[in-house]
Amino acid sequence: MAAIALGSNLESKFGDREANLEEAVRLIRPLGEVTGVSSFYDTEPVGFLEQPRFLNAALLLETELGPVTLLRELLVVERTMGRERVGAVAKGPRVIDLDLLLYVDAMGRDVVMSTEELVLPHPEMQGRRFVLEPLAEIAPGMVNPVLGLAVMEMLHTLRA
Ligand code: PH2
Ligand code: MG
Ligand code: MG
Repeated sequence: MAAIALGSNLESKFGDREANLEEAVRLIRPLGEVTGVSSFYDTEPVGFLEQPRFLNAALLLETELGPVTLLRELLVVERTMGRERVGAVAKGPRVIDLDLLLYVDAMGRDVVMSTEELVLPHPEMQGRRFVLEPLAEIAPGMVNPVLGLAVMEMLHTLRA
């Protein structure tokens, strides 16, 4: 089971931000079984402020793919949708951003790993309301194994 964050703050050939999130969900479906999709949240840009507002969401995917293979497939979806990384501003505007947040393997073990390609759990998820609010809607009890905190708890910690 994987938890994935979605974000968009640009229009594309698919349409507006909402159309982009919907297209991303459609392209993720063949990677496994989508067991939850949150509402879409209109959010203030965080980090790099001089950019349009985002639409953010979270998704739960039951998948046979391992975490690295899944990450690569998510990057393929981003590229398929026209995400341009070369020459783009880091944390800047994007048609679609798909971030792998948490991954629980087939034995129910929470995956913790850190390579150049992939860090799990996502090292910034606990600080991002635009990630935690949507995820809390569909997986409030899912645990960040490094922090030992459930999604709801991370969200409450952020509120404090
Ligand atoms: N993504 C970023 C940087 N800032 N702000 C919001 N509100 N939503 C995002 O998805 C987002 C962001 C880099 O990935
Ligand atoms: Mg991101
Ligand atoms: Mg990303």
